[in-house]
Formats: sequence, C-alpha cells, structure tokens
Amino acid sequence: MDARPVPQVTITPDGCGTSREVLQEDWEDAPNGPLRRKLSNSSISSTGSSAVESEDDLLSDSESKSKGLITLEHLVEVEETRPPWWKLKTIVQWPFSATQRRKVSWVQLAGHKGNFKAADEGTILKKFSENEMQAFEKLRDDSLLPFAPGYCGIVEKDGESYLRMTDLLASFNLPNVMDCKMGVRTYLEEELVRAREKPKPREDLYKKMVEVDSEGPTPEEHSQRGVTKPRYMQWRETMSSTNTMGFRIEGIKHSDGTCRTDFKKTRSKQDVIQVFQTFVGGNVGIIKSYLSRLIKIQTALKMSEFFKRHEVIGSSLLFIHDHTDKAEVWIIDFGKTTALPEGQTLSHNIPWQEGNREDGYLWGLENLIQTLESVSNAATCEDTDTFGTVIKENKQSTARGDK
Ligand code: I3P
Repeated sequence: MDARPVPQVTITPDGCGTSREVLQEDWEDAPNGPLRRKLSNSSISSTGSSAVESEDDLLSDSESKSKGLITLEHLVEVEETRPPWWKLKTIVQWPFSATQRRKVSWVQLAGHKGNFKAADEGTILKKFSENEMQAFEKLRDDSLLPFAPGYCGIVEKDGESYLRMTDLLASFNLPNVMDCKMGVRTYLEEELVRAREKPKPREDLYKKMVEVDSEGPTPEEHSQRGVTKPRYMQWRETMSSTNTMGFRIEGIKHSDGTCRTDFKKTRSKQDVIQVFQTFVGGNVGIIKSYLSRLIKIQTALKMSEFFKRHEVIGSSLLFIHDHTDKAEVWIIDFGKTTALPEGQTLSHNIPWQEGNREDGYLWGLENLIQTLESVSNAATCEDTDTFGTVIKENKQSTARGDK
C-alpha cells in the first residue's frame, strides 16, 4: 500500500517544555497536601512529539511537564485510503490498532502537561482536581452549564483519578484553537500569602523571566537566580495584557498544525487585535459567531449564582473554529476556581486589592468583546488601514447588532 508523507507539525519552541519537575517541597508546603498541587493546572504551553506505542505512552510522558489542551496529528505514512491530513481530532479517537500506530506530534495550549488521558469517544480524561470537580458539580444547575465542557464524573485509571469531560474539539475538522486566560490576576491570594510567609525562589521561573526580559529580575533575584511564583506571575501579568485588558492570549494552534505560544509580550490593544485578526483570517462570519457566543457567555455569567460565589483564577476561554465557519467559545479550566466564604460575593468588575478576591473576569470579558468588535470593524471597514487605529465610530457596535 502506498504511504504518503504528511508535513510534520511545526511547533514554536518558545515556552515549550520549559516547565519544571514538581518538587517534593511543593507537596510538603502545600496546605492541603497533594491535592493542593493538583489545583494548579493552567498555564502556558509546551509541545513535544513521541513515537506512541500505546495509549498510555501518550501521557505517561517522559516528555513531561506542561500543559493541557491536546490535539494530535499524524506525521508520517498515512495510508492512501485516508485523506493526507487524516487527523486525530483529539486523543479521544485513540487507540490505533497495532498496524495503525504512528508517530504523532501533540501540542498543548494550556494546562499542565501530563494532565490528560485518552477516554471513550467524544470525551477526555483530565487529572483530578478537587476545585474543578466541585465546579463541574455546581455547574450542573447553573446558567453557565451550556458554556462549560460536559462533565461525566470521576474515572479511576492506573491508580489515578481523572475527571471525564466532553472533548470540545471532537466536532471540528482541523480546528483553529486559541486559549485566552481570563482575569486581571492569575494567582490565588493564598499563593501570595504563602510566598510572603515563606519565600521560595524558583530557578525555573527566573530562567523563564530572563528568557523574555534579561532586565526583568531585580539585582537580588539575579544574584540568587530565583524568583518566587507570585512575583513571576505578577511580572507575567504586567508583560502581557492581563493587567491592562483583563485577559491574555496564551496560545494558538492553527489548522495547518502550526502552533504559537510566544505571546508573553503581547500587551497592547493593537497587538492583541492583530493576533485575533490573524487567528480568524479576516473571516467576518467567524468573528461574528465568536462575538455572539461571547455576549451569551457574558449574559450567563451575570446571571450565574456559581460565578457570583467563586473567585475565578486561571480559567480560560477556548476559541475554536474550522473551515466550515463553525465557531465556538467555551469556558475551561476550573482548577483554581475557588468558592468564597458563605455569604460573600464578587462583582468580577472592580479592581483587585489584596483581600477582596476580585478577579476582574467581567472587565476582561468586556475588553475581549470590544477587541473582537474592533477586529470585526477592521475586517469590514475598507477605510481602516491599520487594525485598531482607524475604526469608524459608527461601526463600533455593528457586531453586536445595535441600531
Ligand atoms: C506558568 C503560568 C501558569 C502557572 C505556572 C507558571 O508560567 O503562569 O499559570 O501555573 O506555574 O510557570 P508561564 O505561562 O510563563 O509558563 P498555575 O496557573 O497552575 O499556577 P507552575 O510553574 O508552578 O506550574
């Protein structure tokens, strides 16, 4: 049988494989033991490739460390009877039969690598997190339910617990995927307190910081070659659009398999607009579908009892579209979503001050909607020569359908 080579997925090395091993001290320090560590599950991406011999090889991963959403694509020797880009939409279509095993490349845009495992068709398994499980349980009768992955319960596999959830990519054909981390803050207040009480400089975070900005660390941090986690997270927030816009772009995977995760310095409104513009390829239909879905999410968030009573940190909006113009946005990653004490609620719209637990989620969402509106206007306005700079006032609200 004739075998056809398929272009290898090209992966941007930035940020890839830069996460560190989990250290014993992380567990020891954790207020709630191992589960505390499991709460931490969202961040930027990494990529890798490996010859997969079994379902489990995929994620038992000596490639280790880093992050979440997984897509797989064939690299080589796809049989003639299948289209050249015959694709595993996600790990859920695993396993191959013995003769179908192929070298695959996978990419993760968000969440810690090694967190996912294959499951029955249409679902994926994500490493158990108490916070995430609680969130899914509480969302069962909340207005946000239609916008979060479907939750199918806890699954035990190889001595580990997983949450089974729907595979959001399963209904797409060669999707384009973008992960936007929401909110003005990406660390929990308790992480701040812990770092203050017992500062633990980390070399891996120092190195990641220097990689982006050699001037980033203070002289003291340079001499100890380490930065604490909240310090790193705060630096990430100021370098990106987290602080200024209440969301940031974490990673993008295009339908051709290329992946970008080098958005650590994507900060200005204009830069963010440009990234979105490239992502949607100027397709007004897709932009409008995204906008309409975001506005529905905004309405649901404002009605949501769950949202009112939770600090939502490190959660992302996942944008997915394909060449059929199908476009969806999903709320994902609840590993650092924590319930407030009884009786306390958040506005999600006012500035954070330590102690108030505000996360700026709604403010970020409003900015995200305005960003998409700018992209929409730019795509439809012939008079616009530079995205985000020359946008006609009277077109500002067209995407929302305002009169
Ligand atoms: C990571 C990112 C993640 C964070 C991770 C950071 O940095 O901020 O959100 O995980 O912490 O290293 P970057 O995006 O620059 O790679 P959590 O959100 O789960 O805390 P970690 O190294 O302790 O996993």
